[in-house]
Amino acid sequence: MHVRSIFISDVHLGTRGCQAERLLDFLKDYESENLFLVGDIIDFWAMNRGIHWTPAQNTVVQKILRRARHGQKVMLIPGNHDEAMREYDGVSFGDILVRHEYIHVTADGKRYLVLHGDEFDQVTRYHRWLAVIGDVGYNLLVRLNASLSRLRRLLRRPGYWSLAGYAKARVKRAVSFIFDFEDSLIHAVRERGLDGVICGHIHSAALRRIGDVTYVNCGDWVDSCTAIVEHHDGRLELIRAWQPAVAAVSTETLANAVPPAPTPADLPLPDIACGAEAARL
Ligand SMILES: [Mn+2]
Repeated sequence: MHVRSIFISDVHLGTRGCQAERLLDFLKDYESENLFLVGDIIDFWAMNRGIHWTPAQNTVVQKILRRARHGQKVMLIPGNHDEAMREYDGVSFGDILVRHEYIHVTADGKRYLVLHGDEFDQVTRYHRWLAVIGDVGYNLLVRLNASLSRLRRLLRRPGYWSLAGYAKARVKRAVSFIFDFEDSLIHAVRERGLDGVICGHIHSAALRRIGDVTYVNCGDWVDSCTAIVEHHDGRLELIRAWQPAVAAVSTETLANAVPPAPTPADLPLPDIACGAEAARL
């Protein structure tokens, strides 16, 4: 299928979670005039701790470079996990232009602010140390919790620690985290007199109208495998590339797989951004 523009974010190349094969399938299906890489494409944070780089991830990079070489407009808008690139605002690398943010005009004349969005996330903006600790410490915390409850059983401690209660509290926090993020972006876009925003960062794909502005989030290629496309008439569409092609899926990808979200997604699914976990985005 040929579209005017493709927007993808939060690919997290260099990590185990990156679903590079699915992204390759998606790129095979969609050709475009413009390709916007809306941040956290290469995960330099995670690569400081250990690199997980697969042949498929290599192919992703090659396919993107190839598109740029063949005359497609490819723009990289750095996120917080590839923030080193932010120093190169306005610089072209080969055929890829780096911009901190960009105003994209759709075919029907609507003006969208394109940016990663982490500067609107209160956790990563004001508590960078917390974000970094959260990133490293979250897995540790989960493991610690498991050991603690094993220890409790071993010591025959009365009472129990409620996983359900813990999870519920976290989901509630996650919902308000997502709403706060969306609210501040919508506010900023309205102040600037634009028609909408296209962002990433919170790993929660969305495409909806809120009053007079349109809020669009590309989602991610770690869990949800989502992208935004602009058709030739300017219409935006949210693509969920997750397909349960069981025969072609290895056991490892099945274990990592997350079922597709219900389609009339009025509410973002708080499946990723939870408390300390939100700090990892
Ligand atoms: Mn991010």
